[in-house]
Amino acid sequence: AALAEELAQGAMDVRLPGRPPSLGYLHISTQTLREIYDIFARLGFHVFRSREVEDDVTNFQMLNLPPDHPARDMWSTFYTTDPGLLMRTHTSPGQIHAMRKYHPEPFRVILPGKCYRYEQVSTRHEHMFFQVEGLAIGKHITMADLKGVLESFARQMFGANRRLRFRPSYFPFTEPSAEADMDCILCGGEGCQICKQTGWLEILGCGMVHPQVLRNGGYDPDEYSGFAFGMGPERIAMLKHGITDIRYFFANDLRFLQQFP
Ligand code: 2NM
Repeated sequence: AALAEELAQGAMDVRLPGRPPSLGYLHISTQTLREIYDIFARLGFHVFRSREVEDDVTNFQMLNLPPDHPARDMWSTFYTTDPGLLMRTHTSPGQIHAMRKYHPEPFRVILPGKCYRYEQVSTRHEHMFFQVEGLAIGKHITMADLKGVLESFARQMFGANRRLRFRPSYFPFTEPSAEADMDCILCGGEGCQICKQTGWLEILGCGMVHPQVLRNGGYDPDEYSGFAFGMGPERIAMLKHGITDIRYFFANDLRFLQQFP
């Protein structure tokens, strides 16, 4: 009788609709990374992944940054308690791993992943952030190839009429080195808030791989050349979506994340 009573009380109307499961979706960083992978896949680039904990030799020395070289100041580093082991400050050590894996073949890869820097956190800097670097090695690769690939990337990512300009710059592992600016997506070059009245937005760094770095990867620089570039996908997403603070990306605040379903 108790059972019958209980069943009658809790009677369920099976015709009612179920509770819909709430669907998840990808984090805005992941969405941006996948857009970047798709664009470079169409240009013939594989994705190459490598470790986040690196040794000093691969993160710095193989990239023309010997101990005590002043250019090391460009990367504030998280060291581990294990001498010579650190959190990679860029994905560039992955380029050394890639060259050593592929040599003597020509190849094209992009290297996405997390990097770590011991810096004052601000609207534009975080301790952990993503990088996507690219590397193309072959027998007749020139700066024209670099410019063509990056212009194609900018147009697929930001719109068919985008223009790029290349400014001379410095990285220890490329020679020559450049920064690529894109005409401002908000004002188209007139000058506005987001381009600080310049009409241009810096989107990435790039250059021709330094002969010594090619040698460190197993390639003979008299026979082979290559280009490399590096970008911050959070910065790309910030420009594309008008996001004003990089800290939103990793704060796990749903009010931010739900704006990018
Ligand atoms: C950048 C800018 C320019 C780069 C070059 C290399 C290597 F290993 F191939 F020499 N790795 N990464 C590179 C060049 C990265 O990031 C802003």
